[in-house]
Amino acid sequence: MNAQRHNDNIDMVENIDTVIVGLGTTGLSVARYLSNQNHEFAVVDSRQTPPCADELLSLSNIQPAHHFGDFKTPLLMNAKQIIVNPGIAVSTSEIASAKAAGAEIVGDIELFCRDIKSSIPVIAITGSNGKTTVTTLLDLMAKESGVDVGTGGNIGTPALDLLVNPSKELFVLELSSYQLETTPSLQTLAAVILNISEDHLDRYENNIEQYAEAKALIYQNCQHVIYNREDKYSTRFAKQSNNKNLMSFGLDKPAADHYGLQLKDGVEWLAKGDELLMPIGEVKQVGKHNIANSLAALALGEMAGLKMSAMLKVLGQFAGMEHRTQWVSELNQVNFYNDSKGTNVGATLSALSGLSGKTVLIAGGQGKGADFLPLQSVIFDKARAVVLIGQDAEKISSIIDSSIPHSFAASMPEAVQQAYEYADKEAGDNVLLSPACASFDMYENYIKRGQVFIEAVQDLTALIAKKKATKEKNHV
Ligand code: UMA
Repeated sequence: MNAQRHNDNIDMVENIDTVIVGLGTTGLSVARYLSNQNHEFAVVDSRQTPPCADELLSLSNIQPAHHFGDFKTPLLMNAKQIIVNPGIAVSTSEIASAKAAGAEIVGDIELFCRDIKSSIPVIAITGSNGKTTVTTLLDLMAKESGVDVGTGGNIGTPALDLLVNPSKELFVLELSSYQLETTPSLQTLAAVILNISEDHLDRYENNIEQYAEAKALIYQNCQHVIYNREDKYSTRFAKQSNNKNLMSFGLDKPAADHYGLQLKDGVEWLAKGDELLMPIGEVKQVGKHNIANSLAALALGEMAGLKMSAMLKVLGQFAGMEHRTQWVSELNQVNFYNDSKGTNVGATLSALSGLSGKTVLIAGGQGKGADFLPLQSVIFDKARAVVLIGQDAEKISSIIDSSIPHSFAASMPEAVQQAYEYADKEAGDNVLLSPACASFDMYENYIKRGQVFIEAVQDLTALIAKKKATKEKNHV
């Protein structure tokens, strides 16, 4: 079915109480949910051809009113409830005007919370970095413990799609600041803010406080607050929540009943208070930031009643998410890591400081208005050299100390080649793609950027093997 042929069937309709704004995966899940309940609704999307238009039009039990190309202001102004996609800011003028005219503005997660009426426990996870990793760990830990878990939200599966299976015993939701802003009824068994660093400042008027306040909403109605005692925002919001059930995690020695690291006979252990749980060398994921993610997952899992042995088993087996400090390969003792998901300064800071030894960093892309200065000292301490790509390459170069070699590359293969040349083979350096920027200036998305990096590493490996073979042949 061609969506363009169906871009408007509501020219004459200006009075439908419930309007869905945005027809991506979230909007479609809301449409499915409402149509299953025989609830009348309309859908608008400012794009001419929204990604899920065909799927909407093939919903079997309903012919939904829809309008694509703009937000159809009169329809919004007459609506009683607007269910807004997380990708659309609630401050968008059409939404703000409808709110002023009396419409309730909610997101898909709000409908989810109203539906389950806190009958099934929810674990909620937010943070600038690591939330998909911790969400995935919780999902695996619950399954390993024999719990029927439904996992969704910002991670990709819209929360309402989880309600299709009524037997769930636990929900694990990754929530973005956008989703938290539109979910007043969120009630959780346990919730965490993993960390907060600059991101999405284009949506929050360049104000990190505004972004952080949105994340803080996760602690509003939860039984157990889990927080990162090494992160100032996470700690501040946990304390301000006035919740008595506080449990922290951090990479330092923990107080009783909190998670952290203990040193015994020269070996660092994951620990709860004085109880040693697992040597950190047995955690399969690389990087110190993933040790913090593991501790956060243990704290959340404990609150959900998951088995400690099952949780530790998962930590020993789970190699990490694709495009998140993902080990790619080794070439002449140089280890290549793909952290294409490092789309903000905080992510790159964690990835670079988390790897042991010296690293050649490949960074750059669309900076989203971020300040790169926080990277200066970690680059100074940990980087052998930096190779810069993309739109904001110059901006990043201005914060790099002159003692650290750095250069510019016009493409990913060129960046990989330069990075390999900078790497000290004998010292076993790393080459890390962690851009601190969005990818859209060069690629379709961060996934494509990561794939191009991996291909460039493979091509370089093949080229070096070929050169070696030719050299050996000429010697014979
Ligand atoms: N858009 C318009 N007009 C519209 C609707 C959307 O221009 O009328 C544009 C906006 O720029 C918007 C983009 O399209 O940002 C994506 O909107 P969409 O409706 O196609 O999005 P969904 O497919 O529903 O994806 C959303 C989340 N996207 C965002 O929050 C931007 C997905 O998170 C999430 O996985 C999905 O719902 C399921 O819950 C992605 C994301 O980038 C991974 N999240 C941000 C992040 O992690 O940093 C917050």
